[in-house]
This record gives sequence, structure tokens and C-alpha cells, in this order.
Amino acid sequence: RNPVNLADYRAPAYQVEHVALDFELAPEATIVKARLQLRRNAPGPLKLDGRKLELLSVSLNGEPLGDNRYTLDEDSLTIQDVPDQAVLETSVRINPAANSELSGLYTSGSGLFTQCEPEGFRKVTFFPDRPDVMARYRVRMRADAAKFPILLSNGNKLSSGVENGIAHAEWEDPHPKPSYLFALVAADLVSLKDEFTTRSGRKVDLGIWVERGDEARCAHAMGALKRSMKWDEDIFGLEYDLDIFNIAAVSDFNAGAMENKGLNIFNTAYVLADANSATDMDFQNVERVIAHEYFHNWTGDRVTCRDWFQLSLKEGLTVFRDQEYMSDQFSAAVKRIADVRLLRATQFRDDAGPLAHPVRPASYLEINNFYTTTIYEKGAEVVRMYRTIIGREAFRRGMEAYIAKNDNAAATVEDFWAAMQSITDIDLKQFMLWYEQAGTPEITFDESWDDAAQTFTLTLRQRTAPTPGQPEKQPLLIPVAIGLLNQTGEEIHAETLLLRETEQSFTFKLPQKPGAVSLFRHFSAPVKLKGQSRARLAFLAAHDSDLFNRWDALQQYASAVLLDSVATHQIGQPFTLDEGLKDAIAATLRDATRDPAFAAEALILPMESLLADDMTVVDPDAIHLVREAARKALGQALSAEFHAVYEQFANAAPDDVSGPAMGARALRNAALSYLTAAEGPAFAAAQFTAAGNMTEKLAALTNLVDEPGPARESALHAFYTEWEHNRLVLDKWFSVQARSNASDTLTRVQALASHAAMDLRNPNRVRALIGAFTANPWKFHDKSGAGYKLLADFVLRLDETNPQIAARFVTALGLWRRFDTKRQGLMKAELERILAREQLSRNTYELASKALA
Ligand code: B3K
Ligand code: ZN
Repeated sequence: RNPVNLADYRAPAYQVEHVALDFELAPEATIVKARLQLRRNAPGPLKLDGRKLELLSVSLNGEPLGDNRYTLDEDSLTIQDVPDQAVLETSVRINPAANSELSGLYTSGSGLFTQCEPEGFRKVTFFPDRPDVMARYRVRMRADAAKFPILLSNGNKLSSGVENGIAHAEWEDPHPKPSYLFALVAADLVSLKDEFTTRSGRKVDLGIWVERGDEARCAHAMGALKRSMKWDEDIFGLEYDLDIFNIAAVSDFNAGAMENKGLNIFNTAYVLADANSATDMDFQNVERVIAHEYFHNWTGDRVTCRDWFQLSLKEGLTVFRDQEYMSDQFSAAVKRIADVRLLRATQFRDDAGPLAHPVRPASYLEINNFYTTTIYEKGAEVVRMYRTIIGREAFRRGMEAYIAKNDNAAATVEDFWAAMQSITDIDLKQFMLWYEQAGTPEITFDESWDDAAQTFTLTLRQRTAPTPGQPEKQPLLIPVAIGLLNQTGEEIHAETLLLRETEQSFTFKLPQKPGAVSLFRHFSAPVKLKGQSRARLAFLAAHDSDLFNRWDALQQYASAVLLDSVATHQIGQPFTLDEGLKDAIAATLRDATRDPAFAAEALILPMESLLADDMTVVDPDAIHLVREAARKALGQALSAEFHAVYEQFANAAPDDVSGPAMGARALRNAALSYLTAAEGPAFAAAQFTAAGNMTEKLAALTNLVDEPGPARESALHAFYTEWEHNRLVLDKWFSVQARSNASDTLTRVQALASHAAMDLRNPNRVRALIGAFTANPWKFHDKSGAGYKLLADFVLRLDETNPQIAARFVTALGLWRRFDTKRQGLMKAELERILAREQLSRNTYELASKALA
């Protein structure tokens, strides 16, 4: 198994100027004819990628080629002595119904759909399937009109109709694009239609295509699409560039969605939403993913990536853009908190483990394994740091320069860097290390006050621990947004410092000795700040005018006291509630009216997995017991306050999904969790019955499933009966049980794995059960090892049909070094059992072997 290395990049021997595709579509046997207009670009033979294609014919400049003129193997078709200008025609047969990998052309329900990023197009036809080959496409489709009346592809529609029961359509995309952005849909779908006029007056027809009956649940997605189109014009001056924009929803989909030019294909989970069946979180996810895929039209499609090592060039940038969009729709501080919570829970953890990799990796076995939070979320932080360092105005001009210079081209992260450097005098050379160095920098600090000189000196130190293949780290260029507060918490100075050295001091002349320093405001860099005293954290939690840091100070404070309690528990002492934590939670409740959504975030105690990250040897049992004890003790100590908040915020209309209504529900549900811990399931049961929407219903159910007994059983039964026929809601029924703290969770997850509604071909369903289970650390790390075995069994089953999804679950076992020797042994044994399988996919092999290394 040979890795692909960035250092080996070579330009393609041929560019494809134009490609004409003809599809005779049928689920079991689809014929694809391709006509490629080739132009030499660099020395070498013509090499076309192709997998699982049955080659029917091949001709060059009109001459059929005998099999002595080409070499064909499992992955490619190579032709020597091709002229510098040539037309290549191939014809292949494929079987979409047998395609369980959901990459390439496949069936879902009764329809046919494609997913080509990153390397799915090679399963459709022979082609140089690499992003630096950009071609213009013309696509013709024919299919049985009774089953596939709707035929969609990229770009503009030239014609469509039905003749003798055969539907046909022809599409043309005027913009050159890489093969991974090709898309095709042939299905019996209906659409919600609308239109958008761009600021220069282009009228764009918008369509969201879904299964009959789902039209009514597309309104939110359509609204989000129009808001995104407007936002990108207002904020970045970027306008849509075709006359049609279609979105098609599909139930079986490996990813969340895909930004194919003019024809985004979406997992139904990120399109369909109404208050009855979708939670507030679902609504926000729809908004975010619609925006994300739309924004790719410029950052991804018009400007694409030279090779897959540059993946973060489009993904990090586009996540940054969707984060900014979302924070403009809702509360910026709450959005920042949610994003950082995710970054810490996933990316920081990966960065500290055996699968750590840089934002631009240097090598991979299987690129599908690199659609990670490092590429996406850390990549977004890297983009945000440019803006923090050079300023908003300069950043906006840098973006313009980047797009202007790389339009219709395949770019690298250096191109982005160069665009930013071109509009600032600040030396950004050192900044490139953010792309090349893996690991999360740790920051420590010292402060001193010189009374005579009236100067305050802040000394910052940075250190990044070794990661696989990178034993030595260099100091990074880190923007440190600080605020100096006086003794009563008022801000006396704010500034963004640039930390460049391993250790560096900054001196400020001030009218008075500062009371506290607030560091890394709004999380100005993806680092871990160490060494803040509890007194300092309590002060900042109460006073910091930077809302993010106020939240963070409380989180850090809570982590510190909960970890103390874990240590106490480990030596057999009883739990006692920290008074400072109680006071901080009480203050949050008192202030809740000011910003309910913020209060809801502040009330959530640090996640078990986050507490685990700060332990030398993780003790999942102790962490769980302590966190639960704290929730219960807080619920009891502040019972009246929680009750008051729960009553006070009960008035949001069930179908109101505005920011304030969502904030009110989030706050109430946070209170419900404390009340249930303290007083049992009565409140949750009442909310379950009275719930006017899915947010309230699911929150109630989440609290009810922790306690075995009739209340749980009847709620689960009622929920199942009501939603049996709605796949997305049934996913929630699976995950709520997999996340349960109840004593019988393991056996229930085992039973659900063979439930009639379990569907291994459907990634959403698999994630709903297994993904949710691995996000339940206490149960997954059950000391019997049964959780590990359950996971490994699933990986092995899934690896045969959908390696992309199977491999992802392996990462949960990659944390073995952090646990006690018994759990280490059990986790390693499962990794070894996975690796022992003959015919293991490259996907799973790469992650399992790296996890063990
Ligand atoms: N670019 C796609 C991801 C495709 C995933 C392939 N394994 C969605 C997105 O990030 O917008
Ligand atoms: Zn993306």
C-alpha cells in the first residue's frame, strides 16, 4: 500500500478542454459514453483513472484502439503515443445498484445520484480524475420516464422532454471545472421553486428537489439559500454566475452535502426541516450547510484545489465563511462558543493522538480519511487568524486578490497566503507553519508590574508537543487578542499582540496596575492556554466584557473543580459541590434574561470527553459519576432558580425558529437537565407530553432515557409509533438511546444494531446508532470492553460495503494510549482484530494501522 506524497506532485500530461458525456441510465446497467478533447500539458503518456468500469470500446481521433494499444488495470487506462491534440472516446458499463460505497453513480431509493468528491468520477467513466484537470462539460441523459422523470446535471439546461416513454435531457456547464464537481440526478422528484435576482440583475431560478411529500419541509432551506446568496454579495462582493441553482436531496449519502457546480446534492438531513420534526439544532444545521455549499461556488468551484493536499484551501476557507454567515444571522458570541466547543472536542483531541496531521498533510493512503476537523475547523481558524492579524479591511482586499488571481484555476495554500501577504506590510512568512505543523500549541504566561515605571509586562511562551512524523516544532506566528481589566473588571486596554518567538515579552505603560488580563479573546488562535489561576478564572467569568472569554473562563473553572472531584473520587472520598461553581451558575441564571442563548451555553458543564483530555490516565467512570453528581448537586442547590428560569422562558411559540425563540428553548432545556438530575423524570415526562415541537420533545426524551422503567419505555414507544415513517426522526430515536446513561445502554445498542429499521446502506442510520454510541464515553469505554467489540464488529461489517464510513469509526479506538492498561489492551486487541481481516479497505487499513503505530 503506497502513500501519495505532496512532494511527488506532477502536472497532468494532458488537459481536457471539453468533455461530452452520454448516459443511458438504468439501475443495474448504465452505459456511459465519453468524448474527451485533449491537449498536451506536460510530458508523459495519457493516463486515465477508472475503477469498476467495464470497458466496451475506446477510440482515438476516430480510430478504434485494439487492446495492444493501451494498458488496463484495476485503477487506470494508459495510452502511449497520444498526439498533443486528440479526441478520445470511450464507452463503459457500470452497475449503480451494486454501488454500496455511495461514491460514483449509485442508487438511493428509486433514484440515481452521484457523489464524485474526491475520487468518485473515476467510477463513472475513464478520466484524469484529479482536481487540476478542469474541463467544460456537456451532459446528455436518457432514462425510463416512468421511473426517472427528472434528469439534472450541472450548469444550464439546453433541452429536455419525453419520447416513447424515454425521458431525455441535455445540460451544459459553461464554467470549466474539475471532475469531482460533476453531478447527475435521475429520479422521481418534485421541487420547491423560487428565484433570486443578483445585484447585477441576473435572474436565477432556484429549485430544491425532494421526494414527493417532502416539499413542505423545504421552506427553511430555500430561505437559507436566498439569504446566503445575498450575504456573499454584501460581504464578499461575490455573485452567483449561472441562471439555475438546483439542490437535490438524497437519503443515502456519505457526507452532509456536496457543492457540485449549479447542482448541489444534499443529505436529506440538511434540507428537510419543519418545527414538528426538526430540532432548533437541525434548523441551524440546514442553514449552515446550505450556506456552506453555496459559498463553495466561489471558494471551491470557481477557485478550486490543485491537488487533495490543498483540501483545506477550499474547506477551511468555506467553513470560515459559513461561520461568519451564521454569526451574522444569530448571536456572534454564541456561535463562536459552539464552534470552539466543537474544535476542542474533536480537533484538539485528534491533534493530540496518533492520527494528528497538519492542515495541509504531506502524505496520505486514502484521501477520504482526510475530511477531518483539522482540515475543516482548524483550517477555518487559520483563515480567521489572517483576518485577526492583518485586520478586517485588509482581509477583505486579500480575498478579492485571491479570487481575482486564481479564478477558473486550481490553486494551492501558497496562493492564498500570497494574496494575503500582497496587501499587508506585516511579514507573514512564518504563518505558513500553521499549514505544515500538526499539534495544538500550548501557551503559558507570566505577568509583572513595575510600580516605579508604571509598566505592566506580559511574557508569553509557546510550545507544541511532538506529533507523528514531527518530533521538532518551530514557533508559530500567533495572534493574541488581549484585554487588560482594572480591579473592578473595566477594560483599560485592548490590543492584538503578535507572538512570534518561543518566549516573548510585551510591555504596556498603564495608569494603574491591571486587575486581570483576558487572553485570547474571542479565541483569537487555536491554542491551549494553561496556568490561569482559579481566582482569575472566577473573576473573568463574572466580569470579562469579551463574552467568549467570559464563557470560557467558567468552562475552565468548572473543568478544574470537576477534575479535582475526580481525584477525590478516585481516593474514595465523597463528592462536594464547589461554592465558586455554584455561585457562577447562580450568576448565570440571574443574568439569563440578558442573553438566554448565551446563558444556555454557559450552563452546560464541560463535556466528559473534554475532562478526559485533561487527565493523564482517563478514568471514564469517575468522570461520569462526578459530572452527574455536580449536575445533581447544582440542580438541588439552585432548585428555585432553575424552576424560575424553566417557567419564565416557556412562551416561545413552538414554530418560531428565530434566534430569541431558539435561545429561550435552549435555556429551558438546559434547566430541564438540572431539574431532572435533581428531582427525577417528572418534569421531563410532562414536557414530553406537552411538547409543541421536536426541540422540546427530543430534549424531554433525552432526559427520560437515562432511567430504565415504564416512563422511558412508554416515551420511546410513543415516539417510535409516531415517527416510524420519517427516516430523519427515526435516526433521533436510535441516537437518543445510544447516548443514554442508563445501565442497560450496551445491550440496547446491541439490540438496535439488528433492529428491523437498522439499515447498513444508510450512513445517517449507522451514524445515528454507532456514531452516537462512540460519543457516549462512559458506555463506549465500559471496562468489560463490550463497547469496543461492538464498534469493531460494525467496522468489519461496514468495511465490506462502505469503507469510507467504516474507517471513520476506527478513530474512536485511536485514543487507547490515554487509558488504563486494561482498557488499552482491550482497545488494541480490537484494532488488531480489524487489521487481521484480509481484504481490509485502504480506508480502514490506514486509520487502524496509524492508530496502533
Ligand atoms: N466537499 C464535500 C465533502 C465531500 C466528502 C467526501 N468524502 C462537502 C463539503 O465540505 O462541502
Ligand atoms: Zn465544504
